Amino acid sequence: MAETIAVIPGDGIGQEVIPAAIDVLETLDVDFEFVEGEAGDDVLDSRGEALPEATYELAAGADATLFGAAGETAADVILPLREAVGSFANIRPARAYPGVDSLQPETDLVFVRENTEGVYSGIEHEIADGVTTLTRVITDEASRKIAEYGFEYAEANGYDDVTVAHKANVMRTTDGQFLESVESVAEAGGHGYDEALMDALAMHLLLRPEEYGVVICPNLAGDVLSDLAAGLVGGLGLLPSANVGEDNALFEPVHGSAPDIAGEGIANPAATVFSAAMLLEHLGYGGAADRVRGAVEAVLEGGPRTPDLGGEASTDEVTAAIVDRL
Ligand code: GGG
Repeated sequence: MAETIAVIPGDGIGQEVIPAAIDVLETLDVDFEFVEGEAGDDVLDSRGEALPEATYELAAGADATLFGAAGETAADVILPLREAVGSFANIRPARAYPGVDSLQPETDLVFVRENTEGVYSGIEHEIADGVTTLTRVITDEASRKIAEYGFEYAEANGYDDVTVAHKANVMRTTDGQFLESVESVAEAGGHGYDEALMDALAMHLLLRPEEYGVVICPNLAGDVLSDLAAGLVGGLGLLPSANVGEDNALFEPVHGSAPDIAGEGIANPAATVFSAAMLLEHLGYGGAADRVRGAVEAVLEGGPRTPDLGGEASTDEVTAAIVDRL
């Protein structure tokens, strides 16, 4: 029976890169039924809600979801969609590719980002005129879960170095909890790791990324550090991600809706196609995932490239080149 893939392009260049990934998936020998759901800024304007219940249910009930990008309504779209698939971990690989001008060609990092809490808990208030607050939630349960996932991911994927990012010298209670939970998981499982203050880590990643492998992060730190790593390897057009849950998952490029280039047909489809490869892997199609990654890497090395990578090709031309190599 066909597997159902929820497809939610979202805003801006999401509308351009998701069709590219679907083109790629449709050339493979896999039995997927793609069901499109709407979400985002335009849906808020037309329907009064950025994420209709039907789209939430579509993601919750699908075998996997491919999501594009969110714009102004990110908090109302991405966070509930991650919840819909029960995601607790956001996996963001940042790798340098041959042929792509990288600041740091030795970069091979994977950010394992806690995906349910931290400052993304959505508990914000205006308590008086001009005075706002945000509650940062860090629990032992979620911190242990991300630590377990991070250590297992590192072992399964051959990464020797695991670093835990935190700011426990300032956020003593919340990041103190994060660190304590990670430590107890590491001790119980006999896992080695280093810890690093996230601000200093940002600098070290920039100067010596080759000394790092898997980076386990609280939610916001993972978002920020992975974007920094994108800058090391050629930009956000190259970074895919997987939002992993116990028995469901959502895949999306790390980049957002890019309103500056939306509608021009020049968005780099690589991040979304790499995300589709992660989806294939997740559903057990490891061979197809390898083929897709190989095709994208071949195009990055010697094929047409979009302007973010110094080329003049369109999204469609790069997609066609990827499909040709499959
Ligand atoms: N495709 C991911 C996307 O739309 N990113 C924009 C954004 O605001 N992301 C925040 C996050 O990933 O937590």
